[in-house]
Amino acid sequence: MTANERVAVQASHSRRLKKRKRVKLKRSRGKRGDCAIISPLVKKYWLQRYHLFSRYDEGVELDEEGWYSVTPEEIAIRHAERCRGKTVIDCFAGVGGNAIQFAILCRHVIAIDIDPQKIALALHNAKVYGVEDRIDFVVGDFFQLAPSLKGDVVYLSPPWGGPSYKMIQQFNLDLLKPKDGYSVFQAAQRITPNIVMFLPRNMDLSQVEELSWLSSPPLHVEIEENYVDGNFKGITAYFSNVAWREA
Ligand code: MGP
Ligand code: SAH
Repeated sequence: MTANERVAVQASHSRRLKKRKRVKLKRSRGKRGDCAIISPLVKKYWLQRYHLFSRYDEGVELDEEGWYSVTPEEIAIRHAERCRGKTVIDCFAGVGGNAIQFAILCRHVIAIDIDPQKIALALHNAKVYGVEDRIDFVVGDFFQLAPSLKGDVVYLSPPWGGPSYKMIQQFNLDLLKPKDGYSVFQAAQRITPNIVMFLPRNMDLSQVEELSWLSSPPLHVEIEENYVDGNFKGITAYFSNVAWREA
Protein backbone atom coordinates (compact mmCIF):
# COMPACT_ATOMS: atom_id res chain seq x y z
CA MET A 1 0.00 0.00 0.00
CA THR A 2 1.42 3.40 -0.98
CA ALA A 3 1.52 6.32 1.45
CA ASN A 4 -1.30 7.99 -0.53
CA GLU A 5 -3.48 4.85 -0.36
CA ARG A 6 -2.88 4.65 3.45
CA VAL A 7 -4.03 8.27 3.87
CA ALA A 8 -7.13 7.56 1.76
CA VAL A 9 -8.01 4.47 3.85
CA GLN A 10 -7.49 6.41 7.10
CA ALA A 11 -9.63 9.30 5.82
CA SER A 12 -12.51 7.01 4.84
CA HIS A 13 -12.24 5.19 8.21
CA SER A 14 -12.48 8.45 10.13
CA ARG A 15 -15.44 9.53 7.91
CA ARG A 16 -17.17 6.26 8.84
CA LEU A 17 -16.44 6.91 12.52
CA LYS A 18 -17.83 10.44 12.30
CA LYS A 19 -20.93 9.10 10.54
CA ARG A 20 -21.45 6.49 13.27
CA LYS A 21 -21.00 9.13 16.00
CA ARG A 22 -23.53 11.41 14.28
CA VAL A 23 -26.14 8.65 14.10
CA LYS A 24 -25.62 7.82 17.80
CA LEU A 25 -26.01 11.47 18.76
CA LYS A 26 -29.25 11.80 16.79
CA ARG A 27 -30.68 8.69 18.45
CA SER A 28 -29.81 9.79 21.98
CA ARG A 29 -31.49 13.17 21.38
CA GLY A 30 -34.92 11.60 21.05
CA LYS A 31 -35.39 8.05 19.94
CA ARG A 32 -38.89 8.77 18.65
CA GLY A 33 -37.92 12.04 16.97
CA ASP A 34 -41.06 13.72 18.36
CA CYS A 35 -39.36 16.96 19.42
CA ALA A 36 -40.12 18.55 16.04
CA ILE A 37 -43.89 17.95 16.24
CA ILE A 38 -44.58 19.23 19.75
CA SER A 39 -46.20 22.60 20.43
CA PRO A 40 -44.22 25.44 22.08
CA LEU A 41 -46.40 25.02 25.21
CA VAL A 42 -45.46 21.36 25.52
CA LYS A 43 -41.75 21.78 24.75
CA LYS A 44 -40.67 22.66 28.29
CA TYR A 45 -42.46 19.58 29.64
CA TRP A 46 -41.05 17.39 26.84
CA LEU A 47 -37.58 18.45 27.95
CA GLN A 48 -38.47 16.98 31.37
CA ARG A 49 -39.92 13.80 29.83
CA TYR A 50 -37.74 11.30 31.68
CA HIS A 51 -38.71 12.94 35.00
CA LEU A 52 -42.35 12.51 34.01
CA PHE A 53 -42.04 8.91 32.81
CA SER A 54 -38.69 7.13 33.21
CA ARG A 55 -39.87 4.64 30.52
CA TYR A 56 -40.85 7.43 28.09
CA ASP A 57 -38.75 5.93 25.29
CA GLU A 58 -40.63 2.63 25.50
CA GLY A 59 -43.72 4.25 23.95
CA VAL A 60 -45.38 6.49 26.57
CA GLU A 61 -47.91 8.88 24.99
CA LEU A 62 -49.44 12.12 26.25
CA ASP A 63 -51.80 14.78 24.93
CA GLU A 64 -51.27 18.51 25.56
CA GLU A 65 -53.13 18.65 28.91
CA GLY A 66 -51.42 15.40 29.90
CA TRP A 67 -47.97 16.95 29.33
CA TYR A 68 -48.50 19.89 31.65
CA SER A 69 -50.57 18.04 34.26
CA VAL A 70 -48.91 14.67 34.75
CA THR A 71 -47.35 14.15 38.18
CA PRO A 72 -43.57 13.65 37.82
CA GLU A 73 -42.74 9.99 38.40
CA GLU A 74 -40.59 10.56 41.49
CA ILE A 75 -43.50 12.38 43.18
CA ALA A 76 -46.02 9.78 41.99
CA ILE A 77 -43.83 7.07 43.56
CA ARG A 78 -43.77 9.04 46.81
CA HIS A 79 -47.59 9.27 46.78
CA ALA A 80 -47.88 5.54 46.04
CA GLU A 81 -45.47 4.63 48.84
CA ARG A 82 -47.75 6.43 51.30
CA CYS A 83 -50.72 4.35 50.04
CA ARG A 84 -48.85 1.02 49.86
CA GLY A 85 -51.12 -2.05 49.98
CA LYS A 86 -54.37 -0.03 49.82
CA THR A 87 -57.14 0.24 47.22
CA VAL A 88 -56.75 3.72 45.74
CA ILE A 89 -59.30 5.70 43.74
CA ASP A 90 -57.45 8.09 41.39
CA CYS A 91 -60.34 10.45 40.68
CA PHE A 92 -58.63 12.69 38.06
CA ALA A 93 -56.34 10.11 36.47
CA GLY A 94 -55.17 11.97 33.34
CA VAL A 95 -52.65 10.00 31.27
CA GLY A 96 -51.89 7.72 34.22
CA GLY A 97 -48.81 9.21 35.90
CA ASN A 98 -50.15 8.44 39.37
CA ALA A 99 -52.33 5.43 38.53
CA ILE A 100 -49.30 3.52 37.19
CA GLN A 101 -47.29 4.04 40.38
CA PHE A 102 -50.31 3.16 42.55
CA ALA A 103 -50.67 -0.04 40.49
CA ILE A 104 -47.05 -0.96 41.22
CA LEU A 105 -47.23 -0.45 45.00
CA CYS A 106 -50.89 -0.66 46.01
CA ARG A 107 -53.44 -3.46 46.14
CA HIS A 108 -55.74 -2.12 43.45
CA VAL A 109 -56.46 1.10 41.55
CA ILE A 110 -59.62 2.64 40.14
CA ALA A 111 -58.59 5.30 37.60
CA ILE A 112 -61.31 7.78 36.62
CA ASP A 113 -61.20 10.56 34.04
CA ILE A 114 -63.99 12.46 32.32
CA ASP A 115 -62.04 12.58 29.04
CA PRO A 116 -62.11 9.28 27.08
CA GLN A 117 -58.82 10.20 25.35
CA LYS A 118 -57.09 10.46 28.75
CA ILE A 119 -58.32 7.02 29.77
CA ALA A 120 -57.16 5.57 26.44
CA LEU A 121 -53.71 7.13 27.01
CA ALA A 122 -53.63 5.98 30.65
CA LEU A 123 -54.40 2.41 29.55
CA HIS A 124 -51.75 2.59 26.85
CA ASN A 125 -49.14 3.92 29.31
CA ALA A 126 -50.10 1.33 31.94
CA LYS A 127 -49.36 -1.33 29.29
CA VAL A 128 -45.89 0.19 28.78
CA TYR A 129 -45.30 -0.34 32.52
CA GLY A 130 -47.01 -3.78 32.44
CA VAL A 131 -49.57 -2.87 35.13
CA GLU A 132 -52.81 -2.53 33.12
CA ASP A 133 -54.33 -5.59 34.85
CA ARG A 134 -54.08 -3.92 38.25
CA ILE A 135 -56.17 -0.87 37.24
CA ASP A 136 -59.91 -0.49 36.58
CA PHE A 137 -60.21 2.30 34.01
CA VAL A 138 -63.41 4.35 34.12
CA VAL A 139 -64.52 7.15 31.80
CA GLY A 140 -66.80 9.36 33.88
CA ASP A 141 -67.42 12.42 35.99
CA PHE A 142 -65.96 11.97 39.48
CA PHE A 143 -68.79 14.02 41.05
CA GLN A 144 -71.44 11.75 39.54
CA LEU A 145 -69.55 8.55 40.32
CA ALA A 146 -68.50 9.49 43.89
CA PRO A 147 -71.62 8.15 45.71
CA SER A 148 -71.03 4.67 44.26
CA LEU A 149 -67.25 4.48 44.82
CA LYS A 150 -65.53 2.37 47.49
CA GLY A 151 -61.84 2.38 48.37
CA ASP A 152 -59.30 2.91 51.17
CA VAL A 153 -57.76 6.12 49.79
CA VAL A 154 -59.08 8.84 47.48
CA TYR A 155 -56.38 10.56 45.42
CA LEU A 156 -57.20 14.01 44.03
CA SER A 157 -55.12 15.81 41.40
CA PRO A 158 -57.75 17.96 39.68
CA PRO A 159 -57.02 20.55 36.96
CA TRP A 160 -55.41 23.75 38.24
CA GLY A 161 -56.52 25.82 35.23
CA GLY A 162 -53.45 25.22 33.04
CA PRO A 163 -49.79 26.28 33.32
CA SER A 164 -50.82 29.92 34.01
CA TYR A 165 -51.75 28.90 37.57
CA LYS A 166 -48.39 30.27 38.71
CA MET A 167 -49.19 33.81 37.52
CA ILE A 168 -51.43 34.11 40.58
CA GLN A 169 -49.50 35.14 43.69
CA GLN A 170 -51.48 32.91 46.02
CA PHE A 171 -53.53 30.08 44.54
CA ASN A 172 -56.79 29.28 46.34
CA LEU A 173 -59.26 26.41 46.41
CA ASP A 174 -61.87 28.34 44.41
CA LEU A 175 -59.55 28.28 41.39
CA LEU A 176 -59.50 24.47 41.06
CA LYS A 177 -61.47 23.00 38.14
CA PRO A 178 -64.06 21.79 37.26
CA LYS A 179 -65.40 22.67 40.74
CA ASP A 180 -63.83 24.44 43.71
CA GLY A 181 -61.62 22.51 46.12
CA TYR A 182 -64.24 22.41 48.89
CA SER A 183 -66.72 20.60 46.60
CA VAL A 184 -64.02 18.15 45.46
CA PHE A 185 -63.00 17.48 49.06
CA GLN A 186 -66.59 17.02 50.26
CA ALA A 187 -67.32 14.52 47.47
CA ALA A 188 -64.16 12.60 48.45
CA GLN A 189 -64.99 12.66 52.16
CA ARG A 190 -68.16 10.72 51.54
CA ILE A 191 -65.99 7.82 50.30
CA THR A 192 -63.24 7.79 52.96
CA PRO A 193 -61.44 10.17 55.35
CA ASN A 194 -58.13 9.04 53.78
CA ILE A 195 -57.65 11.70 51.13
CA VAL A 196 -54.48 12.73 49.29
CA MET A 197 -54.54 16.02 47.36
CA PHE A 198 -51.82 17.21 44.96
CA LEU A 199 -51.93 20.99 44.76
CA PRO A 200 -50.02 23.97 43.30
CA ARG A 201 -46.84 25.13 45.04
CA ASN A 202 -48.31 28.66 45.40
CA MET A 203 -51.36 27.27 47.25
CA ASP A 204 -52.69 29.14 50.30
CA LEU A 205 -51.80 26.53 52.94
CA SER A 206 -54.17 27.93 55.56
CA GLN A 207 -57.06 27.02 53.23
CA VAL A 208 -55.75 23.47 52.90
CA GLU A 209 -55.62 23.15 56.69
CA GLU A 210 -59.19 24.49 56.89
CA LEU A 211 -60.39 21.59 54.76
CA SER A 212 -59.74 19.27 57.70
CA TRP A 213 -62.37 21.25 59.68
CA LEU A 214 -65.08 20.07 57.26
CA SER A 215 -65.06 16.83 59.30
CA SER A 216 -66.08 16.39 62.89
CA PRO A 217 -63.80 15.71 64.69
CA PRO A 218 -61.35 17.47 62.35
CA LEU A 219 -59.09 15.26 60.24
CA HIS A 220 -55.34 15.08 60.72
CA VAL A 221 -53.55 16.85 57.89
CA GLU A 222 -49.94 16.61 56.89
CA ILE A 223 -48.54 18.84 54.17
CA GLU A 224 -45.35 18.05 52.26
CA GLU A 225 -43.47 19.98 49.60
CA ASN A 226 -42.53 18.00 46.49
CA TYR A 227 -39.31 18.66 44.56
CA VAL A 228 -37.75 17.15 41.44
CA ASP A 229 -34.03 17.78 41.00
CA GLY A 230 -34.26 20.58 43.58
CA ASN A 231 -37.15 22.30 41.72
CA PHE A 232 -40.34 22.92 43.72
CA LYS A 233 -43.19 21.23 41.78
CA GLY A 234 -46.19 21.10 44.10
CA ILE A 235 -47.51 20.31 47.55
CA THR A 236 -49.28 17.21 48.81
CA ALA A 237 -51.83 17.21 51.61
CA TYR A 238 -52.49 13.88 53.34
CA PHE A 239 -55.79 13.86 55.28
CA SER A 240 -56.94 11.07 57.58
CA ASN A 241 -58.73 10.45 60.85
CA VAL A 242 -55.50 8.93 62.13
CA ALA A 243 -51.96 10.24 61.56
CA TRP A 244 -50.52 8.92 58.27
CA ARG A 245 -47.92 6.23 58.71
CA GLU A 246 -44.54 7.35 57.27
CA ALA A 247 -43.63 5.07 54.37
P1 MGP B 1 -45.42 23.72 36.06
O1 MGP B 1 -45.27 24.68 37.18
O2 MGP B 1 -46.32 24.11 34.93
O3 MGP B 1 -44.02 23.27 35.46
O4 MGP B 1 -45.95 22.33 36.62
P2 MGP B 1 -42.54 23.60 35.96
O5 MGP B 1 -41.63 22.91 35.02
O6 MGP B 1 -42.40 23.28 37.41
O7 MGP B 1 -42.59 25.16 35.73
P3 MGP B 1 -41.54 26.32 35.95
O8 MGP B 1 -42.29 27.50 35.42
O9 MGP B 1 -41.27 26.41 37.41
O10 MGP B 1 -40.33 25.97 35.14
C1 MGP B 1 -45.28 21.62 37.64
C2 MGP B 1 -46.01 20.36 37.92
O11 MGP B 1 -47.29 20.69 38.46
C3 MGP B 1 -46.33 19.53 36.69
O12 MGP B 1 -45.28 18.66 36.34
C4 MGP B 1 -47.57 18.77 37.13
O13 MGP B 1 -47.20 17.66 37.90
C5 MGP B 1 -48.25 19.75 38.05
N1 MGP B 1 -49.35 20.45 37.37
C6 MGP B 1 -49.25 21.55 36.61
N2 MGP B 1 -50.50 21.88 36.18
C7 MGP B 1 -50.82 23.01 35.34
C8 MGP B 1 -51.38 20.97 36.71
C9 MGP B 1 -52.80 20.81 36.65
O14 MGP B 1 -53.53 21.56 36.02
N3 MGP B 1 -53.33 19.76 37.34
C10 MGP B 1 -52.54 18.91 38.05
N4 MGP B 1 -53.12 17.90 38.70
N5 MGP B 1 -51.20 19.04 38.11
C11 MGP B 1 -50.64 20.06 37.45
N1 SAH C 1 -52.53 12.98 38.04
C1 SAH C 1 -52.70 12.90 36.61
C2 SAH C 1 -53.01 14.24 35.99
C3 SAH C 1 -54.40 14.75 36.28
S1 SAH C 1 -54.81 16.18 35.33
C4 SAH C 1 -51.44 12.26 36.00
O1 SAH C 1 -50.43 12.12 36.70
O2 SAH C 1 -51.46 11.91 34.80
C5 SAH C 1 -56.50 16.37 35.73
C6 SAH C 1 -57.46 15.48 34.95
O3 SAH C 1 -58.78 15.68 35.48
C7 SAH C 1 -57.58 15.77 33.46
O4 SAH C 1 -57.13 14.65 32.74
C8 SAH C 1 -59.09 16.00 33.22
O5 SAH C 1 -59.58 15.38 32.03
C9 SAH C 1 -59.70 15.35 34.45
N2 SAH C 1 -61.03 15.83 34.85
C10 SAH C 1 -61.53 17.08 34.76
N3 SAH C 1 -62.78 17.11 35.25
C11 SAH C 1 -63.07 15.85 35.68
C12 SAH C 1 -64.22 15.26 36.32
N4 SAH C 1 -65.32 15.95 36.59
N5 SAH C 1 -64.16 13.93 36.64
C13 SAH C 1 -63.05 13.20 36.35
N6 SAH C 1 -61.96 13.71 35.73
C14 SAH C 1 -61.96 15.02 35.43
